[in-house]
Amino acid sequence: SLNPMTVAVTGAAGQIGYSLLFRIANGDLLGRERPVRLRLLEIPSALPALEGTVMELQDCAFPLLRDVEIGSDPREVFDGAQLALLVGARPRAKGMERGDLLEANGAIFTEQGRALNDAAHDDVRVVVTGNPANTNALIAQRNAPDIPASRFSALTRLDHNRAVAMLAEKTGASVNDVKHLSVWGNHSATQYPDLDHARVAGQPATELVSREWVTETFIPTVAQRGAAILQARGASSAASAASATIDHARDLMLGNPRGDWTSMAVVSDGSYGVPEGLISSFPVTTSGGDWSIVQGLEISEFSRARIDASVAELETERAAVTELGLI
Ligand code: NAX
Repeated sequence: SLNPMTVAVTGAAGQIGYSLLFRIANGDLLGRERPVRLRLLEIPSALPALEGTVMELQDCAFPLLRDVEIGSDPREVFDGAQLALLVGARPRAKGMERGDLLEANGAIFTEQGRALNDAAHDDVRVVVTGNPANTNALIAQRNAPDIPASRFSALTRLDHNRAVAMLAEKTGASVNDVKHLSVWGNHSATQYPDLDHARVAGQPATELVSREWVTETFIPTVAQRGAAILQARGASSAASAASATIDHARDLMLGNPRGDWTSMAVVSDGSYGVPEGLISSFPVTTSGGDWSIVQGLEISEFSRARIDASVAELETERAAVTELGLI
């Protein structure tokens, strides 16, 4: 049988963690052949609750789950990690300014970046879900100088999946028929879900839906979906965010389905005019832990303006964390 893989998860006692850990242990991330060792990081006050989750993991008697260790020291928890899912982050408290939020998360992601640099497996892959995801990923990456920048990515897969589901519903198709949809930019309200190259059962999406629906309904609904769920549930998206984290990490490690691409925030090489070094969402293909940005797509004027607006927001965030001395 295959060697076990060591997977570290931060914020493991949180809402997303409560769904994510069981999916990983069930083999949804690495496949039904690969045993897994879980290494779970939490803040000290959340460790007792996390112990309860560990008891439940044991009680599932998952055939693939080798062992579980928990702790609050990132250097210990990340020791030998081959995949690190950084989910834990500081949520925005009432009255907190954006700068305060960046600073609070800066403290977390500088420390975790350094710990990954020193303790993780040489071949580690790092996926950031905790918000602000793109900039948290940038902070971790810049504080891990010995880990190649391409090993870091941030989650826009939930936005991608929401867009796929919405287009499928609108056109009366199955989600399996929707291909080549792209999410560009920041995982925030400025994100741009792009239908220009999307196909539904082989037909261009732009021939199936009106431009008005795209601008007035599709783009704002996808961008505001998180807020709608918070409003309805009284809590932010958790199971769907965990599922998207699984999709992202599985595609990264095992490869995305042929004949399609997916969306991930990765370090820009300057493709599509996105400034080098920013962690911005692109259409990507993946295989064996590596990604490549889909090249040669024609970008309409409409798309250009939206990509530029979201990238401008990322540049502002990068300037703010540079100013704070975090990168
Ligand atoms: P919760 O507040 O339920 O859980 C977060 C957990 O992180 C808490 O248990 C907390 O103790 C822990 N934590 C805080 N600081 C830590 C540190 N330094 N080390 C380790 N653990 C730490 O939030 P949850 O709903 O699980 O969401 C987690 C993160 O995902 C949030 O930042 C949230 O904004 C973000 N999201 C990102 C999404 C995306 O698509 N990229 C969508 C869903 C979600 O909103």
